Order: sequence, then C-alpha cells, then structure tokens
Amino acid sequence: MNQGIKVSGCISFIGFASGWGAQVRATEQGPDALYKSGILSTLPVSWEWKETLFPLKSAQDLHLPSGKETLPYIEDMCKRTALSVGEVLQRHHFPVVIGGDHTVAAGTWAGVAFSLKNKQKLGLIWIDAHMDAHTMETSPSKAYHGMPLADLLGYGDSSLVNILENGPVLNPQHVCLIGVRSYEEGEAALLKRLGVRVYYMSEVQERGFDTVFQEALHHVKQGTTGFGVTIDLDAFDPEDAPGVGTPESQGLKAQEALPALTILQRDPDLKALEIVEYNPERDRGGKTLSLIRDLLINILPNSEIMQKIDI
Ligand SMILES: [Mn+2]
Repeated sequence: MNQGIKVSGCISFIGFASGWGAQVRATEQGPDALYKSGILSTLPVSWEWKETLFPLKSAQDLHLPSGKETLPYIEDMCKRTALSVGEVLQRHHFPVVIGGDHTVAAGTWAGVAFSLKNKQKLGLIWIDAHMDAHTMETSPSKAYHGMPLADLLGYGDSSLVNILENGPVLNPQHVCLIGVRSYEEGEAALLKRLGVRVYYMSEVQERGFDTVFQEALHHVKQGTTGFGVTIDLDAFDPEDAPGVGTPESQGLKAQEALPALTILQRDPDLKALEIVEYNPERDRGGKTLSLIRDLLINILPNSEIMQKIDI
C-alpha cells in the first residue's frame, strides 16, 4: 500500500439505476428509492450522494429479452461505474455503490482495482444466494446479472472482462462467496476449477455466520492489498429482505449477520462496499430498506477509521 496518503473525506454513494442484467428489471428503481426514503440522513457518518448513473435507455421501457441485445447498455453502465468509483477513491473518499442489478460488480471492482493499482491483489467477499459465475455459454437465462463474478475472474464478454484495462481483475484465490443456495452446474464447475472458496448456506447454518465470515475475512486479506464486500440482498432470507430481484428461501438471518459484520467498521483494508438488487416494488413494510440502513450502519467506517485508511 502507498504510505502517507490518508482518507480525508467521507462516504460517497453512487447509484447504479439499471436492471438491464436481470429478468425482473425493477431493481433499476433501487437507488432513487433509497435516496428519496430519507434513511441515509440517519447514518452516523458524513456522506454525500455523488451521483446516480442511468442507462442510455430504461430497461423497463424497452422490452428486450435477456442476452446479447442488452450488452451495450450493460457495458456502458459498468464502464461509467468503474470511472465514477475511481474518482471517489482519487478524492480519498470511501465508495458505496447501490444497485441496481448485480452486473454493476463488473464495473465497481474493476474501478477499485484500477484506481488502487491492485489488480489481482484485491480481495472480495461476495455475499449472495447465487454464484453469479455463469458465462453466456452456461447460463440458462442469458441474464447478465448471473455473470459478473465470472467477468471479474476473466471469463465472459471481453467488454465486461476488460473494462478499464486488459486481464482479470480478481485472482480466484482472493475471493469468497457466502450464502450460496441456488446455482447451476456450469457456474459451480467454473468456481470449483478455479479454486474459489464457496461457503454454501448449509455450511453457514452448520458453523454460524460469525465463524464463516471471520474465516472469509482472513481468506480475502491473505496476500492482498485491500478488499471489498459486495452484498446481494437476496443472500438474506426473504423474511428480512422481501424487496429483491430474485428471492430465494432459507437465507441469511439479518439478526445473525449484522453483529458479525461490524468487524468491518474497524478494518482499514476495506476499500469499498456494494449493495445490490434492491427492488422497491417488492418490499414489504420497508423491511428491505431498513436492512440496507442496518447494513450501512454496521459496516461503514467511522470518521476515526477513515483517517487511517491508506489509499
Ligand atoms: Mn448476485
């Protein structure tokens, strides 16, 4: 890590208002719904809403099927996200990207790795009900939000693999998935072949979230110069997060996960956070919205830690 340059600023939110990668596209309304809800005003940290990025055309207006036809919108959005995240880090602020569907991850983490010059030295904890590690060849749905982890590992459309520079953003050794319980053979085979550590939901239930998370944290910090966390809200049980694009039963319990995540608040190696797949149309009684608030309160670094983050 570079020495002597300290984070001096605040939390910078970037909204990714796109559902182009999903079959259910209302997640494009997620960032606006979060911003307008007013819950951010209750955060105990200083923050700014840097910008909301919108696709060239709304996915809900244009009824294109999932697959190649949607790629131009997705690659444009991912590239703009990568650049925006880079601007945040160059100002020594802490980026929080709000989706939108999970295709954004291909842009967010490309932007972090490029800006911090730690390509293949960036750890990533991927909290999700799914693996998001398909390629167009293995995906039954052809929806791009099932592919961003494969893109980051170097497998996928070249426009999504090589967003700011050529070559894979992540080394598979530095990646962990937590909460997986719905996946297809092709993506599981890719992750297995690459040696990516997957903590399936069954293992989380057996060993407890706290134990698994601490192990995952240790894993992504080994041999890396910083790490990130991406949270697909569908990792959580639909009881705690009904407002998501693709709900899956038997998920993480917020009550169990939130206390364990507070360890991140004190970790100066955490460089960025991403929370995705919020679908306000499906939320019930503001449950998902309040989960997002609780995640932010439990994870975001306080101002004391902000002074210690080397970028
Ligand atoms: Mn996902």
